[in-house]
Amino acid sequence: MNRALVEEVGAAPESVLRCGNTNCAGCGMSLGLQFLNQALGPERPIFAIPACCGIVTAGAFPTSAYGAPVAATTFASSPAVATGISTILRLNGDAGPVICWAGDGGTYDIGIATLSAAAERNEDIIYFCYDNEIYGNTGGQRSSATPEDIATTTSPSGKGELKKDIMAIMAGHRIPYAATLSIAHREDFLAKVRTALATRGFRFLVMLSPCPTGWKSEAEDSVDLVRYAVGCGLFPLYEIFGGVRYRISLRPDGTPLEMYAERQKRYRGRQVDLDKVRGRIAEQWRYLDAMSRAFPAEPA
Ligand SMILES: Cc1ncc(C[n+]2csc(CCOP(=O)(O)OP(=O)(O)O)c2C)c(N)n1
Ligand code: SF4
Repeated sequence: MNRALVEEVGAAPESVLRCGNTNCAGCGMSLGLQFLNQALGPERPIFAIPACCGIVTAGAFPTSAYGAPVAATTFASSPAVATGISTILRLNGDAGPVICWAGDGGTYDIGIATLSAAAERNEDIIYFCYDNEIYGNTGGQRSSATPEDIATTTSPSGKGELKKDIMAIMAGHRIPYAATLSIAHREDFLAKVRTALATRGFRFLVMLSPCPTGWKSEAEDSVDLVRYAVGCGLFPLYEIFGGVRYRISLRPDGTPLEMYAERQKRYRGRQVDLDKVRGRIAEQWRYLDAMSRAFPAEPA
């Protein structure tokens, strides 16, 4: 990350993500951690991080690139570990945030049982998923967050199944707060993290997280890619309160889907039919519009 960007996002030495970490250039997760740091202000969280790039980020023991305590958990157990940490903190009168920081593999797939259990118990945790739509750390295998038809190392001719709707799954748990976040929309990102920090109980945040290594994109394009994903409607920005009340943060602005797709080799194969993707986007927006009209969030 260049100096101007470091200053822009406030990466002071005691940021939750310190300089010298091992993340690839252009990793969306790095910027997500910087924005999280800004939203936290002086507050330091305790992290529970499962197997994913986010735990490799820390570097080799006994040093750590994280400027906050981290419990490294097994792939499936970060919400359970966070539950224990949160319970002990609360028993000691400490309301500080406990944050699961996990990739989509640990969220949509391998950790979903403990995620569902902690959400159902409404544990006092913020669960943050950086969704790069693959198992990035182990070579870019497909996950249930990989969109339909996208090429990965285990679906070289295109994944056959649809991307799982994790927001709908979390809404079904009737948790107090869920939101989608964009690293290209900083104010919206910070406002949603602050809403999550001010809410008690289980909170779920998911950000689209470019992975230049796996997406075969250029590192300097990462923020623009998310801007295009939001602008063309592929990655909607919205909040769900109590599992039923919807608020759309930003509507698509007519950005052509091609601007997003053409900058990533994973979209370039013959298997991706952009008209089909546009159809899915339209369907997704019909659903979101219907929900936000039928069940609007109260004004903040
Ligand atoms: C039970 C288990 N299976 C597999 C692994 C190997 N493994 C470590 S990280 C990883 C990929 C994680 O993918 P994701 O959660 O999407 O995060 P990312 O790597 O993309 O940051 C895998 C498969 C493991 N550590 N534990
Ligand atoms: S492989 Fe992808 S998710 Fe992992 S550190 Fe590199 S860019 Fe980030």
